[in-house]
Amino acid sequence: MEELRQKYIAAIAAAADEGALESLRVQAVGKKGEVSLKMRELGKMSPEERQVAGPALNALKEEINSALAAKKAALADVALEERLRAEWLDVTLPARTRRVGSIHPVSQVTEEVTAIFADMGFGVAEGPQVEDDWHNFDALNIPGHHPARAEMDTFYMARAEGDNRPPHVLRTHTSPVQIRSMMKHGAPLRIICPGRVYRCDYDQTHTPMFHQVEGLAIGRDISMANLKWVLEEFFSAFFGTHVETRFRASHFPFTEPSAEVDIRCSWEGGTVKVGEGDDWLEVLGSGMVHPKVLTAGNIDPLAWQGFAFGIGIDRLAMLKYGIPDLRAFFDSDLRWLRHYGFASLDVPSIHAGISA
Ligand code: 2NL
Repeated sequence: MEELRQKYIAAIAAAADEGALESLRVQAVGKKGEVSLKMRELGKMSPEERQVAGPALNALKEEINSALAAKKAALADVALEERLRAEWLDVTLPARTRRVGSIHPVSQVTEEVTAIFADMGFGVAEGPQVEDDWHNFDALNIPGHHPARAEMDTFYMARAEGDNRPPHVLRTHTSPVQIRSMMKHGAPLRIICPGRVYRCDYDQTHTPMFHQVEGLAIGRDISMANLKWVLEEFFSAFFGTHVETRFRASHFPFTEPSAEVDIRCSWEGGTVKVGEGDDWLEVLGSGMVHPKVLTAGNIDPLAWQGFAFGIGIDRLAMLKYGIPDLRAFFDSDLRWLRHYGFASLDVPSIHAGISA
């Protein structure tokens, strides 16, 4: 018995892992283990012998079991120590950098323009990009035979076969949004309509999709004088410096009279500077809303009048942020986007144009 005891106590102490411990347990105190077999022999012993051997075997079994349990706990401690050492982590290390997206210059400028006009009491209106020809053309005094319909390089949507109604179009300007606003809200009205517009045209200075913001102010006695003030106020806030405007007589079907508006600028070393110099840069079209357009918008032209204007947002962005190539705007080139993009926290305000 003492031999058994020494053998197993030594083997348990030397066991390398839980698997080794388990086979030692089976070998010693399992059903057919050496200690268990010895216990079966108790039956063949005399009562006197049994009285000595019984308790001794029980004590041996208990000793082996507690040696097994103690070794198991010790092995678990060692394993835990090993994991704590191997899985060590420095939580003070800086985090991996993550690529952060940026705000597209067109989005940034749209927000800037919106903030400036909002400060002058203009609301923002939006509408569908797929329009019917009435809202895009007829309501704006551009009848079917009018050359402007052809000039505008319109994208036409397909009708189902056999459907001979005029096709829908991709809006060629945001004016149809203003028609919808007039019909919905009536006069007086003071809104801007920023958004995507489409023309079938692609070269150095034209993309088939571009961005426009149109403005509309209708009241009892709104005049071209109000238009000039609003535009100078806008350009001065947008460029962060006093900007003069120059009105030149022009023609649009939807305004009468009409004016193209230039802003004062200088050309030096191939770059424009807005607000100073002896040159002029054409930036927008405008005029007094044509009576027929007011009528189409359900507004009485004998009681109400107002001005309207249209500006290209993409070109405003190029001018303000010195972006040379229009077509790169819509290439989705990540390097370009990172270079010209804005941080999401660079929130436009009416003062955004005033830089240090
Ligand atoms: C341009 C010309 C212009 C308008 C847009 C307008 C809208 C309504 C009624 C009257 Cl609902 N006019 N919009 C007026 C004049 C010019 O844009 O060359 N923009 C870059």
